[in-house]
Amino acid sequence: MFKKILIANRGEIALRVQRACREMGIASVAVHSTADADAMHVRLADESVCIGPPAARDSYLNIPAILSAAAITGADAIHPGYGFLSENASFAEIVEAHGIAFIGPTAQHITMMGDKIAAKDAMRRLGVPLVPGSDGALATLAEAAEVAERIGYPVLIKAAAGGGGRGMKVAQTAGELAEAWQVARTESKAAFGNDAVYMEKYLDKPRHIEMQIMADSYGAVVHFGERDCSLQRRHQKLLEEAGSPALTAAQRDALGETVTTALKGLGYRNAGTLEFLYQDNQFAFIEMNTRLQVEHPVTEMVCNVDLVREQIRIAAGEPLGYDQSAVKFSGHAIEVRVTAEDPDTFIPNPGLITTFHPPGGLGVRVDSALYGGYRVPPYYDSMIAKLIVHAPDRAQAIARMRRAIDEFAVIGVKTTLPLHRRILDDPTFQSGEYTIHWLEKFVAGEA
Ligand code: MV4
Repeated sequence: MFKKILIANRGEIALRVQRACREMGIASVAVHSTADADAMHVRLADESVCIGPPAARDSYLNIPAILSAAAITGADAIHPGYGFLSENASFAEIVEAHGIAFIGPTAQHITMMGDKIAAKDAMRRLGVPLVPGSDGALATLAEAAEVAERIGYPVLIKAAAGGGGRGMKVAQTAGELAEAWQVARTESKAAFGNDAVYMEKYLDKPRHIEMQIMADSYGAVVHFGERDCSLQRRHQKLLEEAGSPALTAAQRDALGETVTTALKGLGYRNAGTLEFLYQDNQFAFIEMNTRLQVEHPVTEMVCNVDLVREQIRIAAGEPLGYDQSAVKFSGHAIEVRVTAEDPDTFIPNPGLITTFHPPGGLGVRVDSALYGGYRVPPYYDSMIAKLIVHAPDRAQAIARMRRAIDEFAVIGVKTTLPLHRRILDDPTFQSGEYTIHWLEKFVAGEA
């Protein structure tokens, strides 16, 4: 087992990884920018190293500085958290080339899944259902028009290097195709330096459902069920649930069987998430994430598993040590992402936290690096806490989340807690019958 892990991240996820390290008897090294010298992840680590100025590209994305910090502290592994360098294949490769374990998949698998066309090719080969669309990249507008005629409008043009919805354009009719083609390619080139695009049939009312898997280095793969992440605004998730209110246990088992079989065929290792669109009782794979995700706690709560501990064990060469039948699902979990933003305009509102009083009680978990007297810096993501509840069923989880939000006191900055309270109160949310479009309408006052 590792003796010391460097955590190449900040905020709540750095704390989350530290907690697993401490329970496993592993020392942790925090890295931080000059803006984060007073941050909780630095205060609670066994050691810390300043790696640069506030801008992320000079600190949390500064590969030479992070490698130097690992070298001088003698860390034998690096956990990247999410965001920052977590899906940077060359970082994973450089770390391993220095004899340090990267707690995540191989650089080859990160590269493969970073290219959405390569990811879909692999999943097609492995028998995972996809949205009807082009077989690979589209070379010309004429080819795009042919594929669109074959699959039928509306169609979506997507960036091969995409994600987060950038470089994605809908063409409702043949008349809109040329414009969508141009805009998607131009945006892709500008955002990712790559204008490769592909096409899919546009699904007009899907849910976003993702499956959590974990694979060891010896070919064992298990899944930990699904998360419903349909509640997004501008491709930012606001609230996640495990399980999905739309799925039965039998549907989960069937999808789980499909994804574990596929990932065995791929030789994948460590944590991964397969994203699906779900509409008209059909699943269609769209992308795979090769990192621990923000919303992993809802899975941990319903499966009673520490996913970070599993990541660390696997990276250290331990076998998973159990099979799918050992994974039990119990109750329902909901997470809300609390950000330091105006709950009406979503304008970031960094500043001094005068009071921080998190909720507690049965089935309540708060993952946060906040403390009273902390100043939320303006340089990074505005998420300040994840509030997670677990209860025997969805109705009780909703009741628990409403009371936990009411207990939660964050004074000094505006937060999205009041918006979350309104979502939890809404009959459509409570019915569980929502698609990826519902939240945008709700925040616009149209739902
Ligand atoms: C789609 C889609 C409809 N049809 N693909 C958006 C980001 C990217 N990860 C995938 N996305 C979508 N792909 C087809 N064929 C609709 C979306 C989409 C979306 C997906 C998940 C959650 C929220 C979303 C919001 C808008 C569009």
